[in-house]
Amino acid sequence: MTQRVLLRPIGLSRLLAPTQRHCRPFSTVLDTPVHATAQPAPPPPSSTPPAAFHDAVQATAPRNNWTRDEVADIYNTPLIELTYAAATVHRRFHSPAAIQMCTLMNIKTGGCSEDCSYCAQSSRYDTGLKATKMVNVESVLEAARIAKANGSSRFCMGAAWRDMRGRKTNLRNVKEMVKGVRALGMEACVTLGMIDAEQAKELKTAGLTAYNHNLDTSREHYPSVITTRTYDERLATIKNVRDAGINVCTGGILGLGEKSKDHVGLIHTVATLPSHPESFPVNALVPIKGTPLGESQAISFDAVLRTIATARLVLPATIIRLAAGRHTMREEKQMMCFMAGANAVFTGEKMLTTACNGWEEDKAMFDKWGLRPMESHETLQGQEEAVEKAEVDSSLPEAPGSGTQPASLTV
Ligand code: SAM
Ligand code: DTB
Ligand code: SF4
Repeated sequence: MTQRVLLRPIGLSRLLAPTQRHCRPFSTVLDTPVHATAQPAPPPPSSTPPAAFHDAVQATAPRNNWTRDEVADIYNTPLIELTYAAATVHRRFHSPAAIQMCTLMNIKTGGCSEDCSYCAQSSRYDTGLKATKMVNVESVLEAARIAKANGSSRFCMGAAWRDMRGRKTNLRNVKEMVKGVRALGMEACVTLGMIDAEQAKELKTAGLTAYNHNLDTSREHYPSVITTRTYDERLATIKNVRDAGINVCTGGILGLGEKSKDHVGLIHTVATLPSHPESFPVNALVPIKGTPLGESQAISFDAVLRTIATARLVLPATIIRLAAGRHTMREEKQMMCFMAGANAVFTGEKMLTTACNGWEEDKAMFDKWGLRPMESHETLQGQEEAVEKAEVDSSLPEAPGSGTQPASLTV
């Protein structure tokens, strides 16, 4: 088999005018704030891509022994190279046109005891949100039918709870919702706060496809955002979900006042779990008035793109979900995210309490750009399928324009 080398940094210096040659093709550790205003100073020169970047680009299977420095090296690669590499790996493991469409429903709004400083549903902040009781099973199934009719293959139900302790009746109802959604031929996901091993098994028995429980940010930044439950408690729930045989959906929020090293920390944590999550949501903070983060400055788009591309490179078989905050992005920005490896969205009337891109808007975007809704069997076969695709693709001779690995990058 031919040896493929993605990057030829020497070539770049040939393309530059002599006055520009002090620019180096590879950067950087940008440990500056990730908001729009701060522009980092140019990094010190270097001439070869980091080994980790090279390894990630060659991958035909996920690995979970990344060091944090390796993830940082990848994250800090110049965006033009990083996104191209991510797109290349994306095509090896996934069909680049297929985007999973998931619709959210808030099944229990507000009144939550936790102090998550971004959340509209915490009872500690005056956000103007009215707390409600849990909705009934039939209203959930009606919403799921509408979502399915509009092309969503996955239905995700969220509840404003810290955990499921002492919620036997609630759990019984959630299980009925899960069974009903599965009976419609859709994937069912829930996000109910922390769950123990027994509750995870019950949800598995009901047919639950995936459980969403976000780590939100790096271990170091986490205590500045939430104090009422720990990072390790989050990891324990993720382990309970995994051990029960349910797909894991865990990711984060960008724009919580963190630095780029916290994006690296979050990605490193999920990339070194015993097995990678099947789904990694990337939320951009939707600032909620009345919360401690309600006046936060928007995360810069390049940080969103860098996070998605890095996640694609170190979690090659995972579905990367462009989640909250997408409705603030113009179509072109969304497309850059899809090109860099994002392959799922939330779509429909609403997120949990905030706005969502609607089905019609998404259909128009999909038609314009040649995207298509991912089918359930593509997600349910999940990571194994993606790895098989990568193995087959990397053993095939390259056809010009096949898109798996750009011909100009093969030596
Ligand atoms: N109460 C459960 C929990 O926290 O585990 C489930 C619901 S919670 C709202 C689901 C996730 O939504 C959070 O972990 C967070 O990542 C995301 N989220 C909540 N509010 C957000 C906001 N204002 N902007 C962006 N993401 C947000
Ligand atoms: C995830 O990572 N993002 C979704 C889903 N998982 C449950 C929730 C986003 C919520 C955005 C804020 C709101 O609507 O309240
Ligand atoms: Fe409660 Fe979840 Fe909101 Fe935190 S994110 S306050 S646990 S609903």
